[in-house]
Amino acid sequence: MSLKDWKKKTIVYEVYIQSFKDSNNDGIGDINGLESKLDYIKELGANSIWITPIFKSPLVDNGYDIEDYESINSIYGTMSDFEKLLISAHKKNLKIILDLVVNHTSDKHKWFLESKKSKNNQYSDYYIWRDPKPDGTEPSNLGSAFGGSAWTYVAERKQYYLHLFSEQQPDLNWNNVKVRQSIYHMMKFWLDKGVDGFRMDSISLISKPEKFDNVPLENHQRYGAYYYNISNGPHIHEYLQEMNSEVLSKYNIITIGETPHTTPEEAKKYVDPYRNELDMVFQFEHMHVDYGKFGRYSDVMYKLNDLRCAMNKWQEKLSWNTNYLGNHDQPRIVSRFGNDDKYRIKSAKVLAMMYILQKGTPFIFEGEEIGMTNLHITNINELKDIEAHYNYNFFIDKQISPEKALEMVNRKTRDNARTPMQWNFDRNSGFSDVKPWFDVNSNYKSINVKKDLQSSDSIYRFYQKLLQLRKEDSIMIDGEFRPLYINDSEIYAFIRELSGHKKLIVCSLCAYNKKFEVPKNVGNISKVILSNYEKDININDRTIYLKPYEGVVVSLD
Ligand code: TEU
Ligand code: CA
Repeated sequence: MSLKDWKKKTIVYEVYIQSFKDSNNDGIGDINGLESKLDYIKELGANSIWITPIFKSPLVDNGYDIEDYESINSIYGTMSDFEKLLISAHKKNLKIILDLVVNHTSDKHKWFLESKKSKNNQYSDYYIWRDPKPDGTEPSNLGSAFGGSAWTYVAERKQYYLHLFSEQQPDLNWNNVKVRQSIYHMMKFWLDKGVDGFRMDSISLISKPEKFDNVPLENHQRYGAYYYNISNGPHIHEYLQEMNSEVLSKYNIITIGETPHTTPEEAKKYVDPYRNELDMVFQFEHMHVDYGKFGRYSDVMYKLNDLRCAMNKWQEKLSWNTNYLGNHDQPRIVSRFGNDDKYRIKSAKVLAMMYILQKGTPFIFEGEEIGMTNLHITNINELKDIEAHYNYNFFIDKQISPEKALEMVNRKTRDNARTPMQWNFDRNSGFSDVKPWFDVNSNYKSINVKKDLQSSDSIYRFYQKLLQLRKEDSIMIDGEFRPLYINDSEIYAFIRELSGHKKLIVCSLCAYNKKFEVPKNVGNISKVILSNYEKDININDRTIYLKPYEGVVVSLD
């Protein structure tokens, strides 16, 4: 038994709903806006759309704090807009994947409003409540992902509740069978409408330990990392197997678990088909290659060796991966891993080649296909993300200068990914007629969809070719992944091989010329399949002369 064929052919485009397309000019992207752009996504070559949360929410964490799982947030539209979107998408053979956020709810969810009232009502046990220590302080030193303690005190109950994310995102108690049943019921509600799958937010965190001990402190923090002793908790696989037998197995859907802080060995348990849990997982190891003294927000440039080591490790250990370089929680990929200045176009293309042609399911984040870049902020108040503000204040407390603190936060803030989609040259980049909820990146006149569609060698056009290649050539789906050149600090190379046929992918990630020798035992170059330098390719026998950020795909025999 292995992953079904249609799942292997899945190519996902992630839509950050509030920043994609505003249809009614209130400055916020919405469901009808997305519907108007389905052809754009289809033309690119994706066949599935993952939409970030669209449910009723106070939007403390941009919708990852859900107040009502079964209603649509009115700023994004109505339930009938969503049903219309599903029909239109299905007509175009596009699948719709929803974000399932069930590690926590919003503190405005009716379950929590009841739960916090007393220790003996029907929702009392829906969340993780613990008594204070004898001196009244938090039950443990666990910290929240966005900063501060992971525990907040509620006077009515004389207890603390756990929140791995913001204070407004209390963690659900999965140990309570009523919680699990309520969630399964809600999942069926969406699946019965025809939804094609779920991306499961923070799913590796849902099973909590019985006892919360203090954890070691790292990265100069006052509290312990939020996932410490939490990720892959004691009952995680039991819960997922139960969810699979009660819900997932009854539908022909795709499931992708977001599993921060999970090793390949642990990840295998989630995706082993014989265990009946999930189809695939998002791992984060390659997202940590530029972490430093202060963790994520450190001022560190990644090394290609580290990136390759992390990605190759997962390629070797897991038979099917999710392949991505960016999403709504990460900086823009061309700014982080490429060169968003002189080589923006070339480097955006080579990065796409490098990750899309690895074995697994590609996930493209909106705007990546036109090479959208990070922001350049001059004031912390330009950012909206709670995580950015917490980290900025933390650095100021640590006596780091405001300029340096701003630079560190700017480099990694999640807001880099959250600026509105750059559609055209018009005001607000054609995203909306009015001032958007988040200002458009000021470079939209030189980076936008309209411009890319007008040119035959744009980044968008290159993504089309890559995705086409992935569809046409079964090597790109079923071919084994074989790493090459594993010590080079500028070139990422690998082979895909299927029944004796081989394709070699060579990607240069530097701004100068490099030579690549095809090792003798690997084969001879027989044909050039694709390059981001179009026809200007220099190959002599076994030597490929790579120009800055050049990437090539060749056949070997
Ligand atoms: O992210 C969970 C997660 O894995 C974190 O590591 C997250 O990437 C980190 O906080 C960013 O620095 C998911 C969502 O993708 C994120 O947008 C939500 O804020 C979070 O869960 C809580 O729902
Ligand atoms: Ca709108």
